[in-house]
Amino acid sequence: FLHSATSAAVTAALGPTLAGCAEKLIPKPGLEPELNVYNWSDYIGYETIQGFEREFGVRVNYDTFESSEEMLGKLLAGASGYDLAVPVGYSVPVMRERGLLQPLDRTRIPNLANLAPLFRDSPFDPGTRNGIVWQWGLTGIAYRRDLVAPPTSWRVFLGGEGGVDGRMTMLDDAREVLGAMLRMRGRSLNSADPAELVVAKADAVSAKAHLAAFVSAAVKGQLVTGDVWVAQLWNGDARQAQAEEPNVGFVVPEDGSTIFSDHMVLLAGCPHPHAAHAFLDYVLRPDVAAGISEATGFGTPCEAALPLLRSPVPYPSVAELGRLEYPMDLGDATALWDRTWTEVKAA
Ligand code: N2P
Repeated sequence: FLHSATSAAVTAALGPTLAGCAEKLIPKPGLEPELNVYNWSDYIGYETIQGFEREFGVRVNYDTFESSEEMLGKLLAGASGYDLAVPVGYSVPVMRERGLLQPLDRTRIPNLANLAPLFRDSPFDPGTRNGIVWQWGLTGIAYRRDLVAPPTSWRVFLGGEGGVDGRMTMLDDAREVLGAMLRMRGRSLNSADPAELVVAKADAVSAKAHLAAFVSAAVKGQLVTGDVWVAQLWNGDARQAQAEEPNVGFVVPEDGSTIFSDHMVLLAGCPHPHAAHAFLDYVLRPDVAAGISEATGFGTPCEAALPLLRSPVPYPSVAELGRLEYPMDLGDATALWDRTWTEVKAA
């Protein structure tokens, strides 16, 4: 299931003779020859992997996923062979409790000192025990400035002001869709109240009638081509679309929304722990961290990278933070949420 991250483009550029050398990486002393990384799609710098392979002599097998559920499902099925994975914050304690994580050897990651204080002691991983914050971001509404007025509320997806039937999408993500519907009604996006979830489900089903689809990664291209005009989306993905089409705008609705941190964690019993530590230290270098955020459009946890970024994602103001919530583990309510989402998808 793993494939090499050595891109075809690089191989082609180097030509057949030099490309052969790519097969003969010599790992730095103490490092395993390979590293298996499992990350969200479109969530890394253009040169991050190649730079690591070249400098450390470690071949990186890089796999991607589109949703937390997909990632967790694969890891819970066992024997994934991955060394590093990137769960959303609330999944870190869940994975720890299920025995999926192992503690970092922090002495092997001196660049932890480059983390912003805010991300050194995340509530999801106090003291950076199991991993590092990879990126942080917000969920909001991306829209085509040249085609529609800026949406102000999640109600746009229920045909509210600015809504355009068939030109709108929401994320293919239970937490985001039901969370937005809960916020729209003034509720917490972490609600475990069955009555509130009944309303959120009815709202999501109403929204579905106005949507082209529930879609995550692929919507960027649809915003660029103009097939989609209004999309629930993560801020970094919106920035990626904006880099191709300057008419893509992004707003955080008045009703409030999600703020999240995704964490790169070390998996229990992973086959290449030394290379994994070297990689975590490498991505916390200011220039490497800047390269990641420049490509993803998301916020960097590496404070030392901020001065290197052309337009760093500003940390939300106190007023904005008041409207934002971190998704938390739903505990016993997880089953109710899963069932509710299945019903929305089937409706
Ligand atoms: C990657 C978006 C991941 C952010 N394209 C969601 N946690």
